[in-house]
Amino acid sequence: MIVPPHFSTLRTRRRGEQQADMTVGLSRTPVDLELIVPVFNEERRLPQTLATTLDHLNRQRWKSAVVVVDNDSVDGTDEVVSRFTDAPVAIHLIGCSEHGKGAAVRRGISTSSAQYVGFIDADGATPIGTLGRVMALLERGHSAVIASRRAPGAHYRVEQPPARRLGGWVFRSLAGLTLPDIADSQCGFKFFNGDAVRQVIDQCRINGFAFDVELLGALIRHGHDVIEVPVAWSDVPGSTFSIRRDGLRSVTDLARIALDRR
Ligand SMILES: Nc1nc2c(ncn2[C@@H]2O[C@H](COP(=O)(O)OP(=O)(O)OP(=O)(O)O)[C@@H](O)[C@H]2O)c(=O)[nH]1
Ligand SMILES: [Mg+2]
Repeated sequence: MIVPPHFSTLRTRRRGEQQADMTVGLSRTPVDLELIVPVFNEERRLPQTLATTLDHLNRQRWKSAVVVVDNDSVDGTDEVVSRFTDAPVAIHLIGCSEHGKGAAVRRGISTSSAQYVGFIDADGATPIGTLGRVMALLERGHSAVIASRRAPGAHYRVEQPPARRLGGWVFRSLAGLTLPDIADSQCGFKFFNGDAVRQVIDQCRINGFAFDVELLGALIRHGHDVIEVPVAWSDVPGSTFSIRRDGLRSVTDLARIALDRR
């Protein structure tokens, strides 16, 4: 069998079905909810997050799938994913030719046909239990529901180091030019009505960590609402975010996003 570049062959099994070899590509069986997990060299943080997430999804009434989007990780990330292919919830591994968290999330969303789709980080900083509240709001008709460390009721279980907190303040100030009514645009736990987000995803271009601002801005411009739900958030060691490299790029991207709207 010829496997196209950037696609992986995994053994997957859905609820009540026999295990089968399956080439994972652009078309995936439609489900109620797809969770995109962008990953880059996450062999250490991904196992716990996948275990907790798949176990949680298996206990819900929605039919779900997890879609890991990897940018050519050079550690054992793909092997970690293959360990979970016998789970009762489907798991897919796809690649992405463009590098960056934003590019990976975009790839996951634009290839999804699920009724609801969203993304989480590999570090498990936001408890997966937050999904209950998020899905209830999506099912009530809201277009975008995002975890927020600044919504009333939110708190830090483990705070970020001071340098990251300062960087967060700078980021929020610049993001406010595009999203004046969003208190926290950067939590890696955002879920959408599938049709709403697919309407705007092709207009988004930012590949790095500031992509959330562009995506939320596009949704709001198209008349969709964004709801922030409070989160009990934990800083998790092993961040892939470099203040020097990604911080500078985020500032440039935020300026571009703000100017593009004019
Ligand atoms: N596919 C892909 N995923 C990435 C890339 N860079 C980061 N990620 C993933 O994006 C997610 C968020 O990255 P983190 O390292 O947790 O950074 P962060 O959440 O912005 O910052 P922290 O608060 O330090 O955790 C993780 O799942 C990363 O593996 C990339 O270039 N490609
Ligand atoms: Mg993180």
